[in-house]
Amino acid sequence: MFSVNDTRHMARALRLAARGRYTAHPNPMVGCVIARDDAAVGEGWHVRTGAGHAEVLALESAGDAAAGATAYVSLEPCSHYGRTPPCADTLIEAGVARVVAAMVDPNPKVGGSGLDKLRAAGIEVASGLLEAEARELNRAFIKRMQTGRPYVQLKVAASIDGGTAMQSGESQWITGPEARADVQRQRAAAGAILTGVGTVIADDPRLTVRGVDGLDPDRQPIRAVVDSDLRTPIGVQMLGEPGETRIYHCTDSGRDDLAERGAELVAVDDSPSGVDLGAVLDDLGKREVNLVMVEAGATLAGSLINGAHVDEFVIYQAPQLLGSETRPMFGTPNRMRLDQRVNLDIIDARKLGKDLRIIARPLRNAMD
Ligand code: AOF
Ligand code: ZN
Repeated sequence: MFSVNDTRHMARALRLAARGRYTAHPNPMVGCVIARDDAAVGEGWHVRTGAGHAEVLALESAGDAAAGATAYVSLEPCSHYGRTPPCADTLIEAGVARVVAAMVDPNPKVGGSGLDKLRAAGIEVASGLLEAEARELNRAFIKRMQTGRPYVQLKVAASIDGGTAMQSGESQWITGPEARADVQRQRAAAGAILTGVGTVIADDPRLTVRGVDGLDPDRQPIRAVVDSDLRTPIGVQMLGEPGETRIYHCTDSGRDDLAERGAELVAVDDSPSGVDLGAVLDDLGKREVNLVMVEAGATLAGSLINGAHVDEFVIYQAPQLLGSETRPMFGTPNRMRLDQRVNLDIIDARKLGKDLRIIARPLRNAMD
């Protein structure tokens, strides 16, 4: 059904889509190539929410050459009036002969109706080319569309023997500059950074993206703090940074001082171990966060693992031995039996400077 040229043009559309990694969210990353046989005559990608969709930009760059051509799109063209008019209509008006999509749009507002509209206009339509790659690229958007919750990426920096900090809490810095720069890039792709009040008190982190080229310093991920009893100190640096801070708590006593410094206090249900983390993720989903990066201590990280909330681990390991008197990566208070272990699938492992970065995902069940 698909030719070598089809695959080549779609691969290009996917690479273009990925250029929106830091800016497109909460929208998906989408790329589009307009081509005739082996020659591309136009291309575009979705840069940011509110700006033009990939197809519109690609059609603009193709001009008259779009008539009778094929449009390759990494996501089904939209059929709804959102912040911009439907791309399906624009493709029809431009007179393209064929549309190839990598995948159907998981947004229930679209969900196949874009392809239907094109078909009804007499355009040849195909879907599913490089679909696995397209799903991988937009896995966070897909999860939010399907579950209402963001994709949860849990970051941890540790020594080879698994220590994240000395017992004193001292941890700056275990990993080297290349790994820390990578953390900044990972943060830049996220709609929110989630942490716990313990980390806020101990490290006073700013939780902002710094040093990634070409990004607007005022557009920062939401800082989400799990703080059941509202213990966040009023003077922390995070509250002076651009962007939104949301503090999740389950106490009746107020903290007007935090609200006055611009923090949004969000009351959520409690659970036996404090704030209900599912409710926190629901709230971030409502705020249109596709990807949340967790940068927390062992307790919150362990609770997220125990609640099966983690979709992906990003583990930086430094070539050091810190000994056994260190803080662990993840707090799992109850001793696990071997048959309760969490099995992971290693997606990628690479060296960053002197350190190692492992990306792994939990295998949810025996069928995995
Ligand atoms: C496309 N091409 O480049 C993108 C699409 O609010 P709007 O108008 O920007 O619409 C956002 C929705 O449109 C988004 O949730 C997703 O379903 C789709 N994104 N569709 O045809 C694009 N970015
Ligand atoms: Zn569109």
